[in-house]
Amino acid sequence: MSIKLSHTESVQNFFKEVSGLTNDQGSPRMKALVNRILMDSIRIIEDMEVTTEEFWKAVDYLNRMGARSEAGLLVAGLGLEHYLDLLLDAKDEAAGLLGGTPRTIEGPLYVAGAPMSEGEARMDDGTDPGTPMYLHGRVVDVYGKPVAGAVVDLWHANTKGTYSYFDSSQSEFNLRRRIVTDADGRYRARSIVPSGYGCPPDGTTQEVLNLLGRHGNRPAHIHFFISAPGYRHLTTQINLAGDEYLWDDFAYATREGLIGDVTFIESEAAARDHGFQGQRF
Ligand code: MBD
Ligand code: FE
Repeated sequence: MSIKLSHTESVQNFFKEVSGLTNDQGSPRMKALVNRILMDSIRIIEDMEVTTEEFWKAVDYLNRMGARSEAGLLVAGLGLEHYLDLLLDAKDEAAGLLGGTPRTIEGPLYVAGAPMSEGEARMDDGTDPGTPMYLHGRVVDVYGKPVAGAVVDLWHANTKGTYSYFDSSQSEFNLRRRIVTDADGRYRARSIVPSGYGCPPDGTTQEVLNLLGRHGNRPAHIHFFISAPGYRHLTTQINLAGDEYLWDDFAYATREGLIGDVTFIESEAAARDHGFQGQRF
């Protein structure tokens, strides 16, 4: 027979003491959040009849996850980061803010401060013998008017699916650039076609995914932050069409409207047909 201790006044009062609700120090917001987390935690322990063994396993998991800095990866894999986007979408819709490129998650692998250039950039350091990729686009407002001087901050993985800074074999800011749009709102990048990301197989996120019977793969993709004075910041991605994980993304980041076709060009004539004659950058 189980005793629903959380429903006794004494336990509830104990947790109010723990979270400091009975003193007048500290942050009221923090106290309210910690109190709620503790209340909900004891509910889970009781309702799910969590054993002490399971409890200490969870504590150990948090220690190991933190030691590997995988908290950001776990919240992506559990769909919590995607949930935040759905919440923002709902708020925008309620406020009548419609149109534009859909947002999607940032993920845990952004690094601020990438090299900045005007109009165009070469993103790869030339050491990865990948397929050259020419990426170009135009930043426009919701009415279709070009936005000059917008900062397009983009980052993506190499042909092994790994990111600079998180893969020590890559050079500083490899495959990470900030490009300022020209008078027509346009930007152009030369890079290499990325491969999809996979969670580290020996990591704590994959450990949970395995226990859920799930893989930890993302389709090949390119991340974007788009910002300009007077406009809201956009976090988005292009996910590459044809990837086997396009609609089976462990982080739920693929969305309708965020799929990019990759056109593989095999000859100089075909390159000219696509307007790629004399690309120098
Ligand atoms: C990634 O490259 C990524 O984009 C996300 C969302 C999660 C893990 C790795
Ligand atoms: Fe990514």
